[in-house]
Amino acid sequence: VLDQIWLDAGNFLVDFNYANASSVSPPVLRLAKKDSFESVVMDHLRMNGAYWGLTTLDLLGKLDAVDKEDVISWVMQCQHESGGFAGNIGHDPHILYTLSAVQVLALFEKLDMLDIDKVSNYISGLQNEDGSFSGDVWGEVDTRFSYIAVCCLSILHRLDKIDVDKAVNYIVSCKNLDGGFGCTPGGESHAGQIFCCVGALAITGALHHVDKDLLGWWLCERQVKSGGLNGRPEKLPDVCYSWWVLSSLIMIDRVHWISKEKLVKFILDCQDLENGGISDRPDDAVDVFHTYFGVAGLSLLEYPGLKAIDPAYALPIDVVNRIFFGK
Ligand code: GRG
Ligand code: ZN
Repeated sequence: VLDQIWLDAGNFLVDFNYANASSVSPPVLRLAKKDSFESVVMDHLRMNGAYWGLTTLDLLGKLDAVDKEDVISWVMQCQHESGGFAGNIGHDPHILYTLSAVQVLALFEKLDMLDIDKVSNYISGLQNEDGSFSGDVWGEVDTRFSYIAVCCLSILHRLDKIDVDKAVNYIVSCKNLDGGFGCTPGGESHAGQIFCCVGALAITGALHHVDKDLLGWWLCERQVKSGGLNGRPEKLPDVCYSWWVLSSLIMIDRVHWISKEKLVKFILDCQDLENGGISDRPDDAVDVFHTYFGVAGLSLLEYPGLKAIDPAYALPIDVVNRIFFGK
């Protein structure tokens, strides 16, 4: 069933024209073959793939295309005795997969399947003395893990289990003179890390640590001639930055500094018009990661026919409202 989800999400077309969007039908979901090269090589990342694919389906209003019980049963089998989740059954737990598992359960309104204290103890146990977070028992530290810890504990209503002030201070120590953030103190600014740091600061109510004009300028300079966004200066544009850059711009209220129309066109130009799915840039092979971030980017751009997505939690807004307001 997971191969099916994987491919269902990779193989659809957002096959309507932006200019005439109101007069055409919603995106079409295309089903496809199992056992693709992609589904085999990504085996260890299956939990992330499930989150990307299922969130894409939900944004398209097609979450009922999968068997909810099968997915939930598989997710629960990926939980380790430590409380963390692995990328697939029998693999080692990591904070990266733990957030994806929690997000998938949230999509299906099944957070009550979790032993919340067990999962949140796993995450709080990864906080280090300086406020940073390790990804797992092996100890790699990265602001990606700070975001994941904060996002996941917030979804579980357990932010009180960590030292939030220290977590914020660590993120601030990764801020650079260009206004951006890196993976550790002194690390080069990169749009992916900026999403993580800005997202964690947004969730903890600490966005006052961001110089919004300076960072907004750096982020809007990521838009290149084709309309696509790159992740840092001199790099090629890539559809996934439609998420990392755009969500950050929205969180700091500077999204009007880029051309939305040109970015929509770039994302649509990355579709495989025959078989569905979205690639990193025009004419490359599609994959579920870029399909998700393309659709999520279109959602942030208020593209018609898609559910709205929350830029900090990376979940549909109706799911976030259900978590925090019970509706
Ligand atoms: C819930 C959306 C969500 C995320 C969870 C894992 C994570 C938190 C965030 C990852 C942030 C990140 C570092 C994204 C960047 C991914 C990426 C495209 C890396 C490629 O970097 P390079 O240097 O590519 O290979 P460029 O584009 O710079 O050439
Ligand atoms: Zn990419």
